[in-house]
Amino acid sequence: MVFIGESGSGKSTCINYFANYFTHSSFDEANHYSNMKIVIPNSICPQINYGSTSNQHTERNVHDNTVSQTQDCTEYGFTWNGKHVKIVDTLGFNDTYSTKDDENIQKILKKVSKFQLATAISITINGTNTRLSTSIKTTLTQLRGSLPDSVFQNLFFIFPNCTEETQNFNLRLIAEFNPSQQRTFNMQNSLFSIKDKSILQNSKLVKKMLQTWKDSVDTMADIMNEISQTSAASAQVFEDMRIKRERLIGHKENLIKKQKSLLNAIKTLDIEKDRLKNATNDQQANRNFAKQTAIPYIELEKKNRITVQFVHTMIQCEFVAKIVDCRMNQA
Ligand SMILES: Nc1nc2c(ncn2[C@@H]2O[C@H](COP(=O)(O)OP(=O)(O)OP(=O)(O)O)[C@@H](O)[C@H]2O)c(=O)[nH]1
Ligand SMILES: [Mg+2]
Repeated sequence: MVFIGESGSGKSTCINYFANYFTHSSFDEANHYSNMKIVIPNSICPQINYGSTSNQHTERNVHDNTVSQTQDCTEYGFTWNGKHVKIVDTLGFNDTYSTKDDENIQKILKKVSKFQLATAISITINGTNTRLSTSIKTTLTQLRGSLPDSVFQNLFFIFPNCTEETQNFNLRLIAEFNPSQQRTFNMQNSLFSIKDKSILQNSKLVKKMLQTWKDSVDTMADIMNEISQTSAASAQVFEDMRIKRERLIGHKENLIKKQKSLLNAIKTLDIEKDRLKNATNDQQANRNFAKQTAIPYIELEKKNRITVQFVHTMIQCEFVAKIVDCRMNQA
């Protein structure tokens, strides 16, 4: 069983519920959580008390429910009706830390492909979602694009946070997955959502909590019953999908690089266009501009001087330099 879905949709909580279902452990009126098995910590039960050390959870900070919790795919092993059951918890789509969805999907596909068979791909969607928000839309699109078509027969839809009559999520929003009614389930897995254990003093509340637990146990029995009638799909298709996606991601990164350099070229071109426009405007505005500059120059002036020398009279020409203003080209 592989749990896939948006971050915070309730995958890890659901797996903790299944851990108790498989081990016949239970929330109870007198001991509350004391007999429950915890494979993935949460704020109310932060210590794990079941599972091998090799299958350690990868929760980020169970006391901060504003961030994505599960950081890597982890498998948990159980026995049910004499069969081995492996449950895989996965990283949530729409991680709050970054847009690492592509990377996360690759990790999920790689993890699932390590198994020979995959029987139930359980898509968890918070059942209180009313509209197709951008994040759930992105998640569904990512899911649609990352699941091999051949495992569509193995899809199960689990809607935590609600019961059948309080579900807001409209099934039409997942019509492209072709969900069958026998494979859609509602669960109110609220046991680990309480803020502190002091409310357990209220016996009326504890009775309510016990009832929701019993309802979830019934639902888990229905889920397992349906899964036991489902033929397993070959997990190899997940590896094929991973390789194809890896190639696509490579192409995508190349395209992004090219697009970035194209955008830079467009930006430079825009800057040059602006400069050209400004230059044209300046030229237009200054077309009648005439600059007057005073430049000193030397003018040679011809002067006649008459000199009497004995009997001879001769005209002697003498040049006298005189400084006056005139234009450069004349100088
Ligand atoms: N009331 C209520 N709270 C729930 C239910 N399922 C999960 N929660 C709470 O929702 C929060 C997120 O649940 P998780 O199980 O950590 O969600 P996740 O899908 O594993 O999240 P990531 O690991 O971040 O991908 C926790 O505080 C849970 O206690 C539910 O059915 N009802
Ligand atoms: Mg989780």
